[in-house]
Amino acid sequence: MYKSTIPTGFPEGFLWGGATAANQYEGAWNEDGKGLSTAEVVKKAEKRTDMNLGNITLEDIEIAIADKTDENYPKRRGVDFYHRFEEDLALMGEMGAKAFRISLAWTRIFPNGDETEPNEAGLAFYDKVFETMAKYGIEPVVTLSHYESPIHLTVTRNGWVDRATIADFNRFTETVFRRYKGKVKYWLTFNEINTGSFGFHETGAVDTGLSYDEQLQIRYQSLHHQFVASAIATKQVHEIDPEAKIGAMLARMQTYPATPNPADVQAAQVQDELNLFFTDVQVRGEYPEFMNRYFAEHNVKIAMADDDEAILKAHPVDFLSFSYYMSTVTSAGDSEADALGNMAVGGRNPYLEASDWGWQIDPIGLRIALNEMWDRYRVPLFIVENGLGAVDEIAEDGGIHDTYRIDYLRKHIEQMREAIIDGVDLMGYTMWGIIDLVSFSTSEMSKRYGVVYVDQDDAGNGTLERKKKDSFAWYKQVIATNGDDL
Ligand code: BGP
Repeated sequence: MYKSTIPTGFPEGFLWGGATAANQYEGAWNEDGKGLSTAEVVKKAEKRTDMNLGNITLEDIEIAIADKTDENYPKRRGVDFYHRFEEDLALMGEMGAKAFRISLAWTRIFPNGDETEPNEAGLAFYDKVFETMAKYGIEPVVTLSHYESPIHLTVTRNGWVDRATIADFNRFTETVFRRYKGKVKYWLTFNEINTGSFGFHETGAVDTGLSYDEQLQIRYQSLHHQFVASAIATKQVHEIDPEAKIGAMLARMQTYPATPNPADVQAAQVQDELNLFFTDVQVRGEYPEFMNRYFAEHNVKIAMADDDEAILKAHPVDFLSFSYYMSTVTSAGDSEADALGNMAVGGRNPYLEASDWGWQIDPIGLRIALNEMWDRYRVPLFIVENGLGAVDEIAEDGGIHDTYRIDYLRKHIEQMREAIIDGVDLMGYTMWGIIDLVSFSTSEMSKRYGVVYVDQDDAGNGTLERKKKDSFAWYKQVIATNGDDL
């Protein structure tokens, strides 16, 4: 619709804040009845730039279950939010955060995943967290499943590849929607659901030792079950709490062709489609045609129950959230498995600098991503992860002068503002790991994202004391001025 005025900046009520995930943040992996999760059996990466998303065998899992320590499994310790949530939320309050994204550990509430009754201690923990957020006027943004599911479900039925997991998950979602009704307004279903096409860390389904096509069969079947579970969760929350809104969550990989050669442009388009397939299903409520060809070429056959397609169509999400860290480059010569499996690196872009972990920093890519997704879906967008993983040093004066982080965030926020002026409907921005936490892909502590430093090293030594970095005051000012003062 034509309007003679355009926005000049961020809208009123914009949800500024930070994001975390239970498996990297809470610790207390075996307290108060909590069960073991898939994230807590994945060992730390051997090399700094390796991504260990859980290329894991059942034997590795058995060894991990028998191991009652956190030495090889840093996500078991996180940074102790479980015992320090009051202090952390007070810091968020001091910063003026409008929103704080956490995830629920399914294993705190249903330790094995298949119980019929929830663990009250797990539910009570999140009650306290939400009450504390309310005290500071912080809106919770809650991910239902952030890279973890009960390991019991992997051992007994290979996780999400088994349709039975849908019912177990939706018993968990119904329980939490009822319990936290009126306290949580924004829900997200599966974190970075598209990364389920890389396997275990997202689907909880082991597929080591299989051919690539056989792996794809397991992964996309698991993802189909997640789509259905997500649609059922959407139906549940709309019925239980009509005030609540629920969103999909995509790891947006902006993909450029390596050259203007149409063959490269077409290869980049395919990468883009494989990425947006997930939100096509969750926002438009149906499988797009291009996936039929992809599945046929890889011998993937999705088993669907009779009413699955009707459920997907009837319950699309209310908004689309996504993470954005980098862009990648693809050319016609790249093998598909390389392009997909190597998500953090892809081809090099000579116009961009990269982080110490090879993630190519591309603020303008965020503006492009926002415009493309708004154009395709016409639902509100929400950036729920963005940030720079970097090694921070404590200076002689005792401060942490992370000008590189301020620079990264500023440039991305500037592009968000451009996209809003372009006409994009953007609800909020929760930067990743606002309080330092354990890296997902490497399990390192030294890959830090926060504006608050946590005293813990890669081996788990440290006081866990929280300390503000220079970026804390800067971000506080950004929020106070609703993005005017960058
Ligand atoms: C996203 C995940 C987060 C996260 C972040 C940074 O993919 O949703 O859980 O940690 O990326 O990644 P990393 O911790 O591997 O640097």
